[in-house]
Amino acid sequence: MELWFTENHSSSVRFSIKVDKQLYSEQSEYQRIDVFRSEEFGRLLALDGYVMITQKDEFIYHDMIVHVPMAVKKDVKNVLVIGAGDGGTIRELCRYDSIEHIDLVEIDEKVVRVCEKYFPEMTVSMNDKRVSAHFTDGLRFVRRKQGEYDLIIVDSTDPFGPGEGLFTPEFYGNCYNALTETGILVNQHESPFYENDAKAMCRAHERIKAVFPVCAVYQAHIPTYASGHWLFGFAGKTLHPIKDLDEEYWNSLGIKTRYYNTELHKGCFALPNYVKEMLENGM
Ligand code: AG3
Repeated sequence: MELWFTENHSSSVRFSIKVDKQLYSEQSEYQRIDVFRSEEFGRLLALDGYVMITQKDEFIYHDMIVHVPMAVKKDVKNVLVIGAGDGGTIRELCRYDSIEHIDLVEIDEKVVRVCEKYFPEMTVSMNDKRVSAHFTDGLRFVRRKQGEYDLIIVDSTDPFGPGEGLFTPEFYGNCYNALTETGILVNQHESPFYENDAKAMCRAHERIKAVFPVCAVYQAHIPTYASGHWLFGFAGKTLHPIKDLDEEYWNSLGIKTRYYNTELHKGCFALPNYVKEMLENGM
């Protein structure tokens, strides 16, 4: 008998990964959590049926969501991470000695517990003494914060279900207030290819643009996300993602990465014309 994990990438496109075992399945208070084992991608975590991470390609997403802003702003001390219960973003952040404190705000504690068990290589830094975990709604958490964070990373699910509030104008406004004078917000920004993802991408960009003076979108190739073409948003109060990149500084840190490098940093902000057009004019 063959077992396949299938995700709908659009109403008429499906993406399937052959799996040999379902290791875990549960309906938590917030979402359905599944873990599968596959030959090609290793273990895979799905939330509400959507791939969040696989062992084979998670490094791409986590390199890009963390090292891009960290190479632009050298003095990051205080970080807020929203979502990210799998631990990948925290793992990458903890490689920087300059970081003094990380608030991790994850709505679903179950995701952390499941990842500790099935993805121990991802949760290695969850117990770093600089990390404080808060199991609550990120939207609510950030409302009370003023000028506190040098960097906010929104490592969320898609804009429906538990992640919905993390794509609202109110949330982006609160993030702006929670950041220091030269603070940066980075978020997972959906995909430009299939219509529903592209609509979410446009909506997020429009809302972030209404709040932040510096706004840019950058891309990465992530094989297990819809179309394989995934985007991130960079929003700053003053810092520019390329002009303020300090290559020499970042390279001197000696952080070994499998995807990110400072050449790619400059290139990943160069978007295809159809994506630029959608971001500029909406759809
Ligand atoms: N965050 C989810 C990115 C969006 C995935 N969407 C999808 N497959 N439709 C990933 C969490 C990794 N820390």
